[in-house]
Amino acid sequence: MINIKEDEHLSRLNHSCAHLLAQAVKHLYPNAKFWVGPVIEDGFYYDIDLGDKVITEEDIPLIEKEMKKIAKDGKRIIRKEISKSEALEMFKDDPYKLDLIDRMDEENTVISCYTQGDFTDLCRGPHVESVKELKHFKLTKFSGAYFKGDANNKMLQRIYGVCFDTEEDLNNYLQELEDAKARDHRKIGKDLDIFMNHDLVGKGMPLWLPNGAILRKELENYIYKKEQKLGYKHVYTPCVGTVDLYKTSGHWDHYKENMFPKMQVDDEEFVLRPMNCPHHMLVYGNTIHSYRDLPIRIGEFATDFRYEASGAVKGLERVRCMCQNDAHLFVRPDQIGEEFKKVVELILDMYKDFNIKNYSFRLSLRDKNDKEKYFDDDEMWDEAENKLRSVLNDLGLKYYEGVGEAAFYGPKLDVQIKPAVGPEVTLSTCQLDFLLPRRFDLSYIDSDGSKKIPVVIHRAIYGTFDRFTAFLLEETKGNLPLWLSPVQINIIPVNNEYHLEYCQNLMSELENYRVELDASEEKLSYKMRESSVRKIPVTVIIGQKEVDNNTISYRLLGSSDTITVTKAEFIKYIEDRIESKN
Ligand code: TSB
Ligand code: ZN
Repeated sequence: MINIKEDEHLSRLNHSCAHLLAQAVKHLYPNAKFWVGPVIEDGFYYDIDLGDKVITEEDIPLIEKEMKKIAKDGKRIIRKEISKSEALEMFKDDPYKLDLIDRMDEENTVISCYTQGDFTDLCRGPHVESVKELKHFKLTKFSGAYFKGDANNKMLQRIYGVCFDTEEDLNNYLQELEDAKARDHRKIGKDLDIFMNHDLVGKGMPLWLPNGAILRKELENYIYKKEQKLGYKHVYTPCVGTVDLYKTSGHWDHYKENMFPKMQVDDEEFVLRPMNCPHHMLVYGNTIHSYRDLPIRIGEFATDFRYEASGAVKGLERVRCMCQNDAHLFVRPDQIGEEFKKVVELILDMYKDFNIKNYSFRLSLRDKNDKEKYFDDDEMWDEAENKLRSVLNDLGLKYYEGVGEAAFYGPKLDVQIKPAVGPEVTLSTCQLDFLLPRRFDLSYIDSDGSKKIPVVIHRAIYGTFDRFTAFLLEETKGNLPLWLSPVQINIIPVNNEYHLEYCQNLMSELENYRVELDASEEKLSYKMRESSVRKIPVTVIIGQKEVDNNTISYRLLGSSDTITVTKAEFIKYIEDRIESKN
């Protein structure tokens, strides 16, 4: 979907449309006062103080109508530059604009304002030439929004909209928006009973429901088996650590704003952990290692807590309590390339099994000027970044570079994906770290008997189970493959009186699968529809013919063909599909 903010022309058009919205609102509600009206990724909005008035569904068409009227009138949009004192005079009755003007630092800064007909707004611009150009727009939604985003301030009315050059572009965009909404994992997650939230638990703290738990367990089993084969050793460690642990690792200095505040228990200070690396460093340090033992791969399905801004938390995609499929690989410097390659292969292998195709690789580098976020050691950073770049080039991976995207301890290879709604996020990650093993004073005994410091590769194949599930629900639109479906087979008797017993027996014969039996008194057509709404991949329908012949008739999700087979054939079919992950 196009990012309107990043398109110069559309950005100007939408910004002008925000003014048009404000002008129309002013006509309809003369006491309206305006805060800010920026362009955003999907159009524009304006934050408006309407006194006690709360915008409702009915108001929107009236505002649109007024906007059309003004646009048709076709007034030119005129820019005028004024001094700060002129601006203060001009907007003296408008506390919101005065707030903005006050923030303009210099007394003699040039301030611009734009006038269209009877409406003038303080604005940097640029704008289109005339309101005539604003023909194809739509107000898309509205909500309350606190002044300056602070819950202690007054609640303003925020109205969103979007504007294009042609009706066709507008309609296409609105259609895409609809499709994205239908694909949004928050909707699908609710429809399929995957997860819920509750205020009493807190923002960004989803609760996984039984269906979600089944899916997550399958994800765990899948990656656990792969990791066992690759020589990973799994551990369990606590999801808190002392403040001293994070002072040692450097998180306290470089990652504190992403962490929950500390808590005092007796004479210890704890924090909820945001990452698992420090614990795994201690596990490595628990024994003496020879160069022959390396690589040592310590894995964990580990729960972490991060402070994410309340406006940023989103379904399962961005949460405050998450579970990583994490591992830290302790390697000798000569093993970096080989071990990194194995991780990339594991990521690609997993993507193949999940049929994941829409992603890109990002080489995430430090921002050399940001001494606060990044551990300050240019020599170490240059070595790590150059090494990682050469590993990626050797692998022949296509990637782009993201400056300022590295972890505080080292550069990363991130896999970037685009959710249905909102900006791209990182799914899998593989990171190179020369720092933490030093901070924890880790070592191995080299072939010549000397003590050496290992290098650490941090990696999460799914990223987190949370974000991966969000992605999976959106990619599949909720049509999960058979092996992941919480309910795999739904059995429906045509008539409970005559066919239920056969169905009950069948259910026990299919005990290796996740099967439900719909013995409700609803009509057959209703039950079939339910099965499809719940996106159950295989629906078995048992009538007199099936009972007489000891067979099974089934339908696949999205198809209206009925297939009749023997029980053995059916089981073979199910087995094959689970096995092939199809
Ligand atoms: C890979 N120490 C490393 C680890 O060893 C680490 O924590 N890396 S991370 O910060 O990049 O996080 C790992 C993955 O967690 C990310 O790639 C991303 O997929 C996922 N993730 C990060 N923040 C969130 C969040 N708020 N909600 C859900 N998933 C998240
Ligand atoms: Zn880590």
